Amino acid sequence: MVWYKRKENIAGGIIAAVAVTLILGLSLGLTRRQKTIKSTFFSRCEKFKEHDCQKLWDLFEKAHVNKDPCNVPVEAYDPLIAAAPFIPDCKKMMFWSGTKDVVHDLTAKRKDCYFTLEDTLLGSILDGLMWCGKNGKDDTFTTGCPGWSDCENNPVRSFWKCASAAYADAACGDVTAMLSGSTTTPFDPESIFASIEVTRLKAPRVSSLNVVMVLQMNAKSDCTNASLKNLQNQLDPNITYSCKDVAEHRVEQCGSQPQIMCGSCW
Ligand code: N1C
Repeated sequence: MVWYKRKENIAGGIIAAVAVTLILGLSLGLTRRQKTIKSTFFSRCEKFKEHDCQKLWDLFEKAHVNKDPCNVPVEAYDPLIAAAPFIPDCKKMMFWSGTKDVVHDLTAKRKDCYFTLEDTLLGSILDGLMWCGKNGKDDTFTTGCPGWSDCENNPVRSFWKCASAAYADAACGDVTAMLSGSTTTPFDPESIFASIEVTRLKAPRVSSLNVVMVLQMNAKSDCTNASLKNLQNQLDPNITYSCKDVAEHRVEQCGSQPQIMCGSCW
């Protein structure tokens, strides 16, 4: 009888210990994740000295915290964008679609030639991050969030739409856009470049849009692709359009050889 009871006690103890470990682990995990996006936000923000990062974080959270993660409209990020005005080098502006890695490898090395949204304060803080709020919760979450295409009004997509619109509005002079020859529709109507940025480029502020079609081995499309006709139709008719097919290794060369003049990269 006594032996039986002791066995019960041991089993109860084990169950309690497992439960405590699970609860502790779970809450620690949550705070750690929570800390991660906040600390990433602050450490990236603090690299740009002249900004009030706490104010930006508060505005960032206000846009999505305690909201249905599929119901965050683009305008929710207006106050955040307004608090961190874009000061892009408007003459060097580079847009992209489907070519993120190639473009950022290049722009990291050729800041003398090109400037992207990720080189602005908010673009660099939120690049590559995933976040959302939840109804009835006061935190920013980084897991269990809707994916890019799960619902239109998800916080990440709404932020990039809002930021891209402000970024395109600021463009001037000769603008470059790197599109991907690895897809059959390089000018994809669903993309932010096609749906937001192109139509906001305005003459005479912007004089030309120069498309670089980045071609890898076995490319599926080039400058003759039908989708580029749509691009030309959507573009302000007073902006001069050009398109050049450029092998990916040539784009990489431009990054690795700083002696190449900006205008002679391809
Ligand atoms: O939908 P896209 O490309 O056409 O968007 C790219 C376009 C660029 O010109 C940028 O100015 O829109 C802007 N932009 C970003 O700067 C950006 N940084 C990171 C849009 N999306 C951005 N991201 C992430 O890339 C975003 O979270 C989503 O996952 C992709 C969209 O890239 P895409 O489809 O290649």
